[in-house]
Formats: sequence, C-alpha cells, structure tokens
Amino acid sequence: MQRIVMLLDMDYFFAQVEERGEPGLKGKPLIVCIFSGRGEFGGVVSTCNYEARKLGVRSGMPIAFAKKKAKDGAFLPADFGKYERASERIMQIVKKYAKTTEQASIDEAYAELGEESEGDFSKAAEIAQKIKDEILQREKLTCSVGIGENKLIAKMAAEMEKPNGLTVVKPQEIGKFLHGMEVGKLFGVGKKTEGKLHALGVKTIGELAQKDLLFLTENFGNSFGKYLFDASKGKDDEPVEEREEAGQISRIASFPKDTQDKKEIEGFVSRLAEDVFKRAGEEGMEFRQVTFTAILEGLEAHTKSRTFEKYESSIEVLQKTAMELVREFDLRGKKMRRAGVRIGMLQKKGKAGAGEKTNEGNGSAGRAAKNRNGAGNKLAGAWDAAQKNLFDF
Ligand code: TTP
Ligand code: MG
Ligand code: MG
Repeated sequence: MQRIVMLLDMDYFFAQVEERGEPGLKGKPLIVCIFSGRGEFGGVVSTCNYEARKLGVRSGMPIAFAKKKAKDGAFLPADFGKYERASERIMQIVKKYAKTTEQASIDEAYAELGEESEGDFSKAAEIAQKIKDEILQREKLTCSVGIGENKLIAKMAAEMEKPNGLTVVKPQEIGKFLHGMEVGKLFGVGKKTEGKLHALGVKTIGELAQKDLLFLTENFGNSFGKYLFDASKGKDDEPVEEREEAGQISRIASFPKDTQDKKEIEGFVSRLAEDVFKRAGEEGMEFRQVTFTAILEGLEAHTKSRTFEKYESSIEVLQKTAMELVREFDLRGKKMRRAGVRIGMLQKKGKAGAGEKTNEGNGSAGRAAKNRNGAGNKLAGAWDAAQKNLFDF
C-alpha cells in the first residue's frame, strides 16, 4: 500500500499558548522570553507571534535586541509547564487518529497514515483536517500539517504554509516541490552545510539532486553525503517510531562556597554524575547525550553537551564525558557557584537497540537517522538554551 506520513507542527507554539490565555494580547507583538536573570533584559527569545516576526524578532535572539525591534511588544517569561501540558493533550488527540505516531519535539508529531487512509492522499488530508479541527476546538490552537510519502517530505511540506496550513505533496509532485527550493531549506542542511554547498556552486535542491554520489561523499563524508544524495530527491525511508522515553535525568547542586578550584569542581561533578547514573540505573535507562551545566557567580549560566552515535549505559562513559566537558570549560577568571550533570535522549535499556541499529546500519535509513539526529541536535541545542532556566534554578 502507498505509504503516507503526516507531520503536524504547532504554530508559534509557546506564544500561541500565551495568547490563548490572555485575549488582550492578540494582535500585538508577543515575545516569549527565557530570562537569564542577568539584568532586566538578559536572556534569549524562545519564540514570538507573527506580529513580532514581522518586526524581525526570531527564536534565539537576545531579548535586548528583540526589545529594539518590537518596542511596544509584550515580553513574557516562558512557562514550560503550561506548554508541556498543552503538548501532552495535543499528542493525545493525534494518537486517536493514527496507530503509529512519533513525537518529534514539544510541538511536533509524525503519524503514519497509510493504513488509516487506505493509501489515499485525499483521505489522509481529511484525517489531518479532523485532527486540526479537534485541536482547534479543544485547545483553541492552530497548527500546520504536511503530508507526503515519507517523513522528509511531510516535514518540508508542513513548512510551506504557516500558520494554519495543510499541504499535501503527492509522490509525483516531489520533483517539482523540491526542484527550485533553496538548498538551505532541505531538512538536515544547516547554515554550515548551506555555506559549503554554496561554495561548491549548489544553490537549489534541484542542483544538489544533479550531483553524483561520489562528489557528495567526497565533500561531506560517506554518511552525510549519501543522505544529501537521497534527500535531494525526496527519498527517505525512516520509519515513524514511537519514542518510548524522551525526557532526561539531571542533578544540579551548589558548591559549599563559590570556587575556582579545578580539582574541587571535578570531584563535585563526578559525584553528580554518579547520582545521575544511579537514577538512570533505577529507571533502566540508557542515554545518548551528556550535558554539563555551570552557573558562575552573578548567575551566568553555561551548558556544554556531547551526543553519541549510539546509546550508552556505562558509568565510565558518563564520568569520562562529564570530565571532558568540565575540562573544556573555561572559567575565564570567574568562580563557579553551581554545577549540573544531565543525561538526555534516553531510552529503556535493551529496548529495540533501535538507536544502535539505525545509526550503525548500512541502510539508508541508518544514514538518514544519523543525519536527522544531527539535525535534531540543533534543536536539542536550542532546547538546552530554552530549558536552562528550569534546569538551573
Ligand atoms: P518551533 O516549532 O520551531 O517554532 P514555533 O512553534 O514557535 O513557530 P512555528 O510556527 O514556526 O512552528 O518550536 C516550538 C517551540 O519550541 C517554540 O514555540 C518555542 C521553543 N523553541 C525555543 O524555545 N527556542 C528555539 O530556538 C526554538 C527554535 C524553539
Ligand atoms: Mg511550531
Ligand atoms: Mg516545531
């Protein structure tokens, strides 16, 4: 049967949730902020509504900068608990309509719709419309949906018409859909890859699709080269997979006294890592990411993360990685007040071995997965920044 995949992404999610709670905010620039605690406007923009976007405000921008662009905007602190609760309810709605779903981020989910739609794209669009209607009716929130024969096309289709979009790209339309698009719009192509492709004279996805495999692997390595080769033609065979365990386990604590002593910091972080490992063991989890957080005097917060290709479950790997991150960290003459260790991208031990199989396998799925994880890491990076407040204080 024809495979059909849907990707649903909430529109300006955190800001839309805030607007919903406060109708008076609608129609004026609204900026959701992650305040760092340093000065009145220290911190970054989490997201903002379309009125603020029109003025040039963007996710990740310093709040002080956004303040200059949207002088009369409302600047609200992020309230993660509120967004997580809304997200859970939305995910429940999506699950009612499809047997297999995969939450890809706080505001995003894939659903495999082939069976439900009997392989018919117009039926799939009807299902998507029902999901949109129910989310609007129950949550008073809009979202944008993309539908295609795989995750890659679904994801890129969802970006086409925002907000409140519903875009279907049928298999025979893929070529036309991708051809003239800027290469930076291809999922998995970040600023760095885009720059490199431009330097190689590749400006559009259509031009990328003309390049042969050898050229791409020589320039981008075997795995990412092959990913670009396939993705530029809209090929992707990543399955939609329930992610059993997202979440993370962390420990953060204050030093008895602010300190610059490297040995003391290392000993402290090593104990935090042990604690985290113990909890991971109790919950039977393995991890693909380790993050070290340092809060310096004056509450300046920094995080450093490392992501592995496969799931790890040993204390040695956790300790070694945490120590590397600590040693790489430059105090720049300041004292450390608090330190934290976190493991993320968790899964139940032994579960599927999916991470290992997909990452190390020879199939294109493995390569795509690896790359997608790479792309995901960028978001994880944004999330690290976004969640700093929660984790740190
Ligand atoms: P996105 O879906 O990337 O963005 P969005 O929903 O705000 O806007 P769009 O309509 O374009 O989809 O991210 C979902 C939420 O994640 C977003 O509402 C806030 C949070 N987030 C951050 O806190 N920092 C970031 O840098 C990004 C990209 C997102
Ligand atoms: Mg969104
Ligand atoms: Mg999103």
